[in-house]
Amino acid sequence: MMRRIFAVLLALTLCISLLGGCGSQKPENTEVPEDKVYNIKVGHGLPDNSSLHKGWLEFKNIVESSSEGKMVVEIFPNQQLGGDRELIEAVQMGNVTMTAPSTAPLASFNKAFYAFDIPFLFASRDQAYEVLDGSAGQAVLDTLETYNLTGLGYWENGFRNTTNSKIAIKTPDDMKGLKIRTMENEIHLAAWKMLGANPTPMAFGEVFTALQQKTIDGQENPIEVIYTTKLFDVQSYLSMTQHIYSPLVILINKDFYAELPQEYKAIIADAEKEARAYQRKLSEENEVKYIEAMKSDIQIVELTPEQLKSFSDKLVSLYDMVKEKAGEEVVNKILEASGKI
Ligand code: TK8
Repeated sequence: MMRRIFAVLLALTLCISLLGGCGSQKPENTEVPEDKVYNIKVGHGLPDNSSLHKGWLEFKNIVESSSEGKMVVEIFPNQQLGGDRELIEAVQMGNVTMTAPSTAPLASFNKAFYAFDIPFLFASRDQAYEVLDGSAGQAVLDTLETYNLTGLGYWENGFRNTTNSKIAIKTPDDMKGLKIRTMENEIHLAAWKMLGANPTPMAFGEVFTALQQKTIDGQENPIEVIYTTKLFDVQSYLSMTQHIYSPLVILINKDFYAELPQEYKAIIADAEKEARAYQRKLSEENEVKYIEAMKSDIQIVELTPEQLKSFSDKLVSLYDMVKEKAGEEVVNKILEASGKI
């Protein structure tokens, strides 16, 4: 009889401990320690005159004022703490608290982000914001949790355009053999091969010197990146291909965020949303301003709808490749949300 009672008690204990252990969220931390200051270290890859940096300054002001100095934000711009890949790893490890990489390098850590490498996915900023800020964009952010990362939202890198030092690119035929730097992302590499170029994946921090030394002929980036990092100074042509909308993902170390007092988590989440709207607006304004500012230094090549279509026609088979890499469900959600299916 005693053996049976013991067995029942053991089973009960096991069951409670298993239920309590598996999948249970850490209890929310509602304590706000009076004497503790939380330091938030932010690293990013663009100069301090970029809307990305200004967005982080806005985030810093909101967080520090809302927490009455109990959270302090220190920002390291311009690749001081490394490029996108190094910064993603640093946030995963907790050596850096937050960063904002382009989705393309993040895809090699978490393949769901390949979904944003579909060329000509978004027809406008408004459509991009609607999809990214909606359930489809959130579903991709949610996949970060298993990588010790929390994705808070998407800011703007912008629509990517193509620069080079050799030819006024108007159609893929003009790309033949051009040595084009791509982000470190297999879909981007495949896309530029399909267009007839000779693509080279390279960390962003090496691009200016490679263009200056002519080890590569060209690269592709949003207007603000081309201007603020002075890439236009070492290029002759800027073709407005607008071939991909590039989001930036606001990443925070998962453990750091999860262990914050609930009140401070809410401050960070609200500050990210406010800074997101500010950064996106500034990014759009800067695009207009910087095109005007570059006009006398680089030949800006506008493409007709037919010329743009010659690019998208060449890249149709990329959809299947993206589905294979990112997963059909995630990609179909994004395609549906952007009206592509
Ligand atoms: C800057 C990068 C850059 C990206 C690239 O950290 O690598 O071409 O577009 O803006 O995120």
